[in-house]
Amino acid sequence: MTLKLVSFVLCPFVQRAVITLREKQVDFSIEYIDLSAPPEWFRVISPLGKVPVLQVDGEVIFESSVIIDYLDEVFAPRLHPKDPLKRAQHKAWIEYGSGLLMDQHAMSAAQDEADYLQKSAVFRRNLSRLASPIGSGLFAEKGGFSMVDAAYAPLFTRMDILGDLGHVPSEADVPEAVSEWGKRLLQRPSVADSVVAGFELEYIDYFIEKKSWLLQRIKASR
Ligand SMILES: N[C@@H](CCC(=O)N[C@@H](CS)C(=O)NCC(=O)O)C(=O)O
Repeated sequence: MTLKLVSFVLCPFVQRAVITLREKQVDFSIEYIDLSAPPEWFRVISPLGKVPVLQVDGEVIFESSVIIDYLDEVFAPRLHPKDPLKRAQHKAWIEYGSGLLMDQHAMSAAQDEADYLQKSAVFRRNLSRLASPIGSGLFAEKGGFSMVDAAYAPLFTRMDILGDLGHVPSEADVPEAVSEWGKRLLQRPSVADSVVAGFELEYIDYFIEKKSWLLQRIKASR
C-alpha cells in the first residue's frame, strides 16, 4: 500500500495525520504545496481545496478526522478507545479540537489589537472547557496515547511556540490540567517529529507576513 500525504508546511490538521502515522510506524511520503497558489492537480483531487489529503494507492481521502479514523482502522495499534461510547466521546472532542485550532489561528492572524483581544478571549474560553473532560479522566487511555492526543497535540505545538515568545495565554490563564496534558504530549517523539525542521521560524514568518498584530508586536519587543 502506498500512502502519500498532501500538506501545507504549517497545517495543524495535516500534523494530526503525521502523528498518527508515526505512532503506527507506517511509511508514507509527504508533498508540501503552497496553499496561496495550489497546483492544478491539487485542485482536481481536493474537493474543498484543503489539506490534508491522503492518497491511498492513488485513492483520495480528505478531512483530517476521517483520515485519522481510516488510519486507525487499517494500521495497529488501535488508538481510538474500544468502547463505542468512549470512542464517540473522543471523536466529539476531536471535532471540538478542530474548532480550537481555528480559534488559535484566528487569534494569531488578528490584524489589530481589538480583534486580537476578542479572538484571544474566545480561544481562552474554549480552551478552558477542556479542563472538564481531562479532569474526568475521559482522555486517559490504557495504552498511554490515543487518537484524541494525536488530534490535540498540534494545538500545543503552536501554544508552545507562542509561549516561548512570551505570549498569553500564560500558565495562569490555562487550566493546569490542560497545560499538563500539553507538556506530556509535546514530549512524545511522534509529536516532536511531526513538523519540519525550522518549523518555529516558518510559523513566525508566516504570521508576520500576514501582518499579524500579535507576531508583529512580539517581534518588535524582542
Ligand atoms: N476540516 C479540515 C480543515 C483543514 C484546513 O482548514 N486546512 C487548511 C490548512 S491548515 C487549508 O487547507 N486551507 C486552505 C483553504 O481553506 O483554502 C480538516 O480537518 O482537514
